[in-house]
Amino acid sequence: MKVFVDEECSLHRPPYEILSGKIVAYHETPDRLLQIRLALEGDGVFQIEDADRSIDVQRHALQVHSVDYIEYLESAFGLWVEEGGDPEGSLFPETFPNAKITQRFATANLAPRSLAGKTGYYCFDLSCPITADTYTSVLASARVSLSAARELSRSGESAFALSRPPGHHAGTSVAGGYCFFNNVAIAAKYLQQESECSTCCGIAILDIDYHHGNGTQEIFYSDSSVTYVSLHAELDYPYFTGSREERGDGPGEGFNHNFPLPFGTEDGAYCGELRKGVKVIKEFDPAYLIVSLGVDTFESDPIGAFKLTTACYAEIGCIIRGLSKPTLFVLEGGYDLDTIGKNVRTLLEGFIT
Ligand code: Q9C
Ligand code: ZN
Repeated sequence: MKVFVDEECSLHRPPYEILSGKIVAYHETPDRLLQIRLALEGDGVFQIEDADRSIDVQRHALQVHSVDYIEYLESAFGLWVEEGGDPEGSLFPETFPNAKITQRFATANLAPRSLAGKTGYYCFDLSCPITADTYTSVLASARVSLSAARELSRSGESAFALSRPPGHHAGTSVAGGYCFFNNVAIAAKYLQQESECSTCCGIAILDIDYHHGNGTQEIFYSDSSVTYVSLHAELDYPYFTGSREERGDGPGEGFNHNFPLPFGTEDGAYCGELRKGVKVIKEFDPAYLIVSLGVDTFESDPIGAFKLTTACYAEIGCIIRGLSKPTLFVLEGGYDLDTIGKNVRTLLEGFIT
């Protein structure tokens, strides 16, 4: 299996985030990519390939994200430094447009003109600081996803996008949860465009990250050509989305499927729910499958509370293989550096063998 990479994915390196009221070291680090790459390379099972630098990433990102959001991400750090921000520092939001203070007032729902206002408007939490290198890595991460998607559309072969920052929490016009561009959504739109019949090219997105992919759900919520299936922790971050009742709206009704699971979920229960999600996808019969691949479901993950073991990842890979679809795996979460490489490798090997 080909594994796509781009060294620019490792430039974004915020020093800290704020968790439970404490300043802690940022969990979503470049070392995550390094550990996975070390586990995949060396014995010829996986072929590491550089993403194509000639891809016009912004053009493809515009199929998913609003132009004002993209322009904000591109320009925010420079504007902040012009206003006196620390060129070595990180731009954090200070307020958010909570619906309870904005919804009744037309002007309160518009993009604010000030940078501080925009920084809250285009973000929903404190886990997406913007540094000098952030936008370069955001573009690189989507480039990796697009390069791997192109491999599927050209050869029909499954591929792995080894990229960061991750994407599934990023919505049309909002960053959050370490995510800025929704790499999986950008790849899905690309695959549909590249196919002969873009309106009938069904795509299934299977999200097995520990957290609910609120961004991916939002982007495709009214779209019957993309089925979203997510397994995630019921009572954990991002807290406000991911219930079973969220089933899509308008033409997308019935094409969004959430499987919220309790804290402490173990291998057997997880695979049982995964088989239900896979059954939904089998009935949809997509042209392509995209997997939002997070291994923050592992028992020793520092921010997840499931209890999966390494053996379970082999089983997950095998269950996904049962769909027999050209499959694009895109990295999302997974924060235990000592096990992330082995767990990703075990899952991909379960899929290919
Ligand atoms: N108490 C991904 O896995 N903070 N994002 C969580 C938990 C943000 C996770 C706080 C977690 C984002 C891609
Ligand atoms: Zn996650």
